[in-house]
Amino acid sequence: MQDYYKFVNEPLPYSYKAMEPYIDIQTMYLHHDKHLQAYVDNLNKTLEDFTFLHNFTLEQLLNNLESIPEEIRTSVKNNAGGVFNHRFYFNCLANPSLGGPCEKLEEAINREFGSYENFKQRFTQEALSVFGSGYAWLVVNQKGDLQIIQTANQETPLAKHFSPILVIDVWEHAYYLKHFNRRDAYIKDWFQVVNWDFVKEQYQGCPRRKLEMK
Ligand code: MN3
Repeated sequence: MQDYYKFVNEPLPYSYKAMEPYIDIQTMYLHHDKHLQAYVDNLNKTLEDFTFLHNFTLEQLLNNLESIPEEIRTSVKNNAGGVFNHRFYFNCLANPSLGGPCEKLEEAINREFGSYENFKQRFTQEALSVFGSGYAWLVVNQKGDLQIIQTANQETPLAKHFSPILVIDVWEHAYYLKHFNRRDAYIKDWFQVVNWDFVKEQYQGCPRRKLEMK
């Protein structure tokens, strides 16, 4: 996958209807082909004349916002953030939901939240209480512990030095066609299609874990 300019909107790793009946085909299509596509296009347009940024990966752009020229900094933050957050969101989905949070991740969830059920409750509460548009994330913080955080609009956890491992998009475009204003019903359905294999990989791959394993 090309991870620098010119950014490409890779096809979903599954069909648009793959998350039925939990997330509907039309939402998946619009979310990927219209919403994410717009972030990709706007990011490319923003970077077009700034050739010295053309070999920056998405994460490098987001991790070095302070060194991005001021006139495009906000646009890079919003659009690179939009691409990063959406790619992460789509990667977190699988139907049927793969496995569960197993082995090391399950231990960490139990250590941090008491049990998987408690984690689910806490995560649901956090996702429900995102005000306006944004995301709820399970991240690894700089101490190496799991933490649930929110980000607003297209801010990313990277900017705050968290390593993301799971995300739910709670912008209304992620659920309004099927769940209307019932974000709680969407969150419940979303839990049915979490790709725990992907989440586990992120957990094992995040820098802090690598340090610990040495
Ligand atoms: Mn979205």
